[in-house]
This record gives sequence, C-alpha cells and structure tokens, in this order.
Amino acid sequence: MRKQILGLLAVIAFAVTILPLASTAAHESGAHLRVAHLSPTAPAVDVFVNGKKAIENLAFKGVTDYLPLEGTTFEVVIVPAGGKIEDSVTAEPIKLTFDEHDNGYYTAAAVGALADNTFEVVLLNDNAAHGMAMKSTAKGEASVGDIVITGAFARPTGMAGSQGHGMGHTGQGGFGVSAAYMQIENKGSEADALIKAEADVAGLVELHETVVENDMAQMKPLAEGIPLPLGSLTELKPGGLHIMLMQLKRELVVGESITLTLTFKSGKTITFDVPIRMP
Ligand SMILES: [Cu+2]
Repeated sequence: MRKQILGLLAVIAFAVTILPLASTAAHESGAHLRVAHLSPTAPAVDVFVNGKKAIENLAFKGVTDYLPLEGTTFEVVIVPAGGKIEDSVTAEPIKLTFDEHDNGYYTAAAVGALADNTFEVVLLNDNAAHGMAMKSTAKGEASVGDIVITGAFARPTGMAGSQGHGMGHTGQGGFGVSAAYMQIENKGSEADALIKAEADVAGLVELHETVVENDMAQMKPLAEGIPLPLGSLTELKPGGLHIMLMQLKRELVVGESITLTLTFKSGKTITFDVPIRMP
C-alpha cells in the first residue's frame, strides 16, 4: 500500500508546476530558493511564500528549480497539495532570512515526519556548500545605441570538486564548456544582427542554436549570426539560441561574473559583465 502511494507521489512529482514569484522579466540579482521535499511520509504539498502560492504539487523526492525572490525575509507556509494557506502543516509559518544583499542560492529542505513532530524545514546555503563567495555585482544589463540587453547570465561549469563536468563534455581545456543567455531588444529603425561574441574566460566563442532533430537535441553554429529584426525582442535561452563558451580558462562559479564583448552587424560593439548563475 505504502509503495503504491509513493508511486503515486512520484507521478505527481513529474507534474510539479512552479508559478513565478517575481514578475520581473529577467532573473535579476536577489536570492534564489528551491524547495526539496525529503519527508517520505508527508503528502504532496503546495508552498506559499509571503502569502502567495509559489509551488504546487511538490511530492517526496521532488526538487523545484530555483525561484528568484525579492527581499531578504520570507514566510513560508506548506499545505497539503490543493489546500489553502490556512491548512498549514506547521503551527507557525516558517521564517527564512537571507543575508542582506545576498544574490545567492538556497535550498529549503523539508525533512522529518508530520506524525511524530519531527517535521522541519532546513535551510541550506548552496553557495557555502560549493565554497562560493558572492563577489559579483554584475547585473547582466547593457545597451549600445538602440540595442538593449537584459537578463544576461552565464551557466556555471561543474560543481566544486567535479572539475570538468560542466555540460556533459569537457573539451580540451579541462573546465568544460558553458553558455551565455540574455534578452536582446532592437529598438532601432533598422534590422541588425549579433554576429560575434567574445568572452574573457573562453578561448573560443560561437553563436549557436539548439535544434531537435530525430528526437536528438543538437547545437548548430549560426554562420550568419543571430538576426535582430527591428523592433524585436530576441531571447537567448537554454534549449534555444545561445552564446557557446568553449576552451574555458577557468571554472565558472555561481556568484562570480565573466566579461562578454558582443559585436553587431551594424558595427556596434558592447562589453559588459555577466553574472554566473544557474539557469
Ligand atoms: Cu552550443
């Protein structure tokens, strides 16, 4: 019987949906929180953060993506899936406090059992776990002429201690590969294109698009660059257009930053700092 319930919860875990907490367009600075359900006997849950439902149907062994948060103190209320905020499984809301001006990453792990009052939410500082210091204040925003860039970030390479596990293959540099993503808006009166990118940390940078062919995701270099039609907002994101960073000269660590230089067909160039964070 128990096995069946766990099986059901596992199915529900696949259906976990996450509602965005912050309505800002891009992943800006600020704390990021993910929630892990590690309480085997607890039901699937919804999670409210500061009174708003942030997570639905999180079941045992489920882990959410990182949610961007605004502010430094949060009241978290956990309810059985489908419940109201009044149905909290704990007597009091769970209070989480992040360091001021921390743009770090945290995991809130729900552990223990409700039945014997051992249930609690443990806040893990993922930055500390990876030996990461928050050094960068890079915002990943820049503009040149009518080109406006927002929400830029680069993906970290493998976790500390697993050098070279970046994105599945290590290349020759030993630090793996990475990719940079952003939104590029062309507010101008003529079409443009991103035709070249360079990075301080990479010996080789290419403009790529991930395409699915025969159920296989493949990355294709874009010889013509990335078109930026006039008045358009072009999104570089995981699984789509991206700036591929290869022959890395060092590990890319969450909280640090890299420097990107972009060259456009119109002749414009722009150099700016881009934070390293999880997608
Ligand atoms: Cu690529």
